[in-house]
Amino acid sequence: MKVAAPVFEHHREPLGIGERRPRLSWRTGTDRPGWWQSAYEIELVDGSGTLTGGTGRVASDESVLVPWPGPELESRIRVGARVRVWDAEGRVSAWSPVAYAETGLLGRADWTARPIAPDLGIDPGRPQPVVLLRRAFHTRGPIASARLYVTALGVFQPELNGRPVGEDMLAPGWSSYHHRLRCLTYDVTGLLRDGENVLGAQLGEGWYSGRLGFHGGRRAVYGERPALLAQLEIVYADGSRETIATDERWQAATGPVIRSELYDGEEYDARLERTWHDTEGWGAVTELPLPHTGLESPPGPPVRRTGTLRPVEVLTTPAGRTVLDFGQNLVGRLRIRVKGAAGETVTLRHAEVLENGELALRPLRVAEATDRYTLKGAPEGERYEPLFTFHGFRYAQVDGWPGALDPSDIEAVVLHTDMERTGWFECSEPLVDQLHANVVWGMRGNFLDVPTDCLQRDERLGWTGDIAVFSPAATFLYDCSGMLSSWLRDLAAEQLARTDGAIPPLVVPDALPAGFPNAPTAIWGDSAVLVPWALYQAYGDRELLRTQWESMSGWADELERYVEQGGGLWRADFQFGDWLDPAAPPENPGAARTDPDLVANAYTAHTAAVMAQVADLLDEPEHARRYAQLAARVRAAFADEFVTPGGLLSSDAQTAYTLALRFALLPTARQRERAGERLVEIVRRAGFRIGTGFAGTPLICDALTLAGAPEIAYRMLLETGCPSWLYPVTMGATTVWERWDSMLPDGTMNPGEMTSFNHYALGAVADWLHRTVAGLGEAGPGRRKLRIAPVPGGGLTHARAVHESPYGRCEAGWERDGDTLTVTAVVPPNTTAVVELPDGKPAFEVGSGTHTFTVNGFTTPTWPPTPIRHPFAAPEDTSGR
Ligand code: RAM
Repeated sequence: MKVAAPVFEHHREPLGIGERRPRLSWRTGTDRPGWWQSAYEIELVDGSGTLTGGTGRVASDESVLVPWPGPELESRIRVGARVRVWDAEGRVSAWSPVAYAETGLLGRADWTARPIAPDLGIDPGRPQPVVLLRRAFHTRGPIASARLYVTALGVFQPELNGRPVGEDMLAPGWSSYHHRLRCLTYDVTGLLRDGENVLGAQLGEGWYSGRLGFHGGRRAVYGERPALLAQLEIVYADGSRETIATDERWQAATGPVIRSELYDGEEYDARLERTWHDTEGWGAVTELPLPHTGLESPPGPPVRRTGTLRPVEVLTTPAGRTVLDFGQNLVGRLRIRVKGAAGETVTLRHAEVLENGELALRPLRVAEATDRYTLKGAPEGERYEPLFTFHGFRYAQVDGWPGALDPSDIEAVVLHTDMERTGWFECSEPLVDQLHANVVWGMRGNFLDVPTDCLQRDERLGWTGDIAVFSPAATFLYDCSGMLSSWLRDLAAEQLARTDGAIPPLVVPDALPAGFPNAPTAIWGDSAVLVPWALYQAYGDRELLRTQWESMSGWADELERYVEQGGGLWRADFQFGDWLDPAAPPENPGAARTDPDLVANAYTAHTAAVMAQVADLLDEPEHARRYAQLAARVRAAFADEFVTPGGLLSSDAQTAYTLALRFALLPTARQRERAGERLVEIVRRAGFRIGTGFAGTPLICDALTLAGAPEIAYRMLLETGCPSWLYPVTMGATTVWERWDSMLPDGTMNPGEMTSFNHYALGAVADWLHRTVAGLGEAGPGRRKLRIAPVPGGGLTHARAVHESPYGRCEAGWERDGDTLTVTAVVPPNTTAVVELPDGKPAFEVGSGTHTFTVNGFTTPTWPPTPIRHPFAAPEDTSGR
């Protein structure tokens, strides 16, 4: 038995945490099968390692998010914790290593610094230059430790003595600045030196005052003047303290960055560089009052550089341009090494795809996605990477490069929230593996501080509906507990600040352009319930449900009102519905085959049912009863309005049947059976092409599996014609697209106004790959209990999924050899799994350890299933694979 160092809350790097009572989680490694923790003991130590308290032996099998055993923490406190555990036989483990955490500034009164904004006469109506802010000071002796507490209205990069502080990018990220501003903590002990020091920061507009949103967007959504708030606290070896805080003693100047915008890119003139020690040419700053917004420590990780890619090919386009192909659609920017004469300008233009051999710029709409670097003429060459911008791209056009371009002088830097990867999948079909890789890349690019979309165009907004459907897959692939719980705080703050009801905004943080009302709509609104629910399933964090309760129940109560008004059903003029159904015309993505009212009410019944469970968990029996009633009422009205007694649905479409089956909206066995058959018929008639948008896509394979037709789900999964999941893969996609046909089969762009090549919503099918194809699902929150239930099929010979749960490594997979099926499962210590083998026998439970099960005489239905084709229809390739 070996216990790993405990984890504080959801922090991988617990410096500057905001929790006064951080919960602790630990994992035990052991070879003993069926291992169960019977007791634990936690010891706390102070910053110097001296024991300060402990729990003694606590008889409990809890090992995830265990309540804080010490006194409430104050600001700037460093604490350590270690754990030991007892097994079921009463044997005790060794102590785990000590894990340390340190709190940030927890109260407003801790801030003596005041935000400062430069007095440089900058026109706030136009893209602003990046401003340099500095303060020189002298240290007065040997230093024991130093911390920098810092945030900005805008985006910042702190520098101490000319060296960047930390590796965070675009800090403090994008939150609902009117409500919450996240403050970062850095250990800068090693960056200080004897004598004169210069603390500085680069400050850009970012989301705070730069252009945001589509249709031209808006500037200054939060304010016109970016400002920096920084507090350097030095503890000297003699115990004395000194604080260097932003105030009117700081100085400001512009530097080489003429503008740096999220959508349009950065313009950098290296001839304008200055050093922090320059004393000439600095102007004054204005001290501003501490903003009214909450000053918080971040619950999740920052955005960082998470990788680099080299060009795989240098292309010369028909127009004679030089274009680099990085072989992967990614989010980030370029880093270059260049040598040339002062004043020469290199232009880097980014795009996701090529059309007719040139950069396809139309999908970018009015995002310029262009960085410009003007050389200073350094004889040894110069290096450049923009700081406060990012682009969604696979290709980059390089203009004005001095001399011959050596591709090794340019690399792509990948940026996103620095989450820990926790989920993997592979199977015997390479195209499906590529689809899964595309889902992972799509998630990477679109998890850039907020769960967002369309990193290439003038949008990049936290659309709530997208994450509502993608969060089950997301929480499997990466540990997004911290990032998404942070985002949910923004959602709650903005939702609950509304005066017209507790309706979550369509995008969080709310930055919709003028003229786009935040009207209530299913799925997007349901994100208030479905995202915390997915997080609870994945991480077992019940406190999160409590924190979100007001937001969750606020939305559920809204739904109850709509249903009351509609006499049992929510009837609204506006719904996004089954957004981006492939049959919807390019210019009208909401014109889906499934009635938007049907979609809305199906999701309403589901959301209400989830809320009944949440209320139960939180010991709110009154609410639990009310939400269960709401679910029942909507179900009954749904059956009455949208379902025939025989089991057909008023919209005879894939999504309609999917939702009715998956959300248990069909009262009679006869209806359920017929609906399942009908879904199969529709799919066979469609030649196994997908016919679902955002609402149906995540669930159609589940619905087919539930209907006893997994081979039809497999056949859809393996279809390569347009539209299908694999069609983009066959077109060379390396991310999931926004539309099923963002690129048309002839290689041209979809003419619609929204044509992103990097979007996660349609990749939600990965959840089915994990849970059903590989068979790694959950039967209890936090995966305390796994559900190992693989459904082999589709001619695949093996599949496997791996996930790092809060308890440890989980695995499920199978291999097929003729009619012998071997299923393997890894169940982490202190958990169990219910196993449902595809042998028709009852499910059974197993404890932790590695398990192998053999099913002899295993058969699947005849493969491949046949399409239903009209004898007079033109022949079409529906062979799939
Ligand atoms: C587009 C995108 C986004 C979606 C909205 C409704 O901007 O497709 O993902 O949520 O529309």
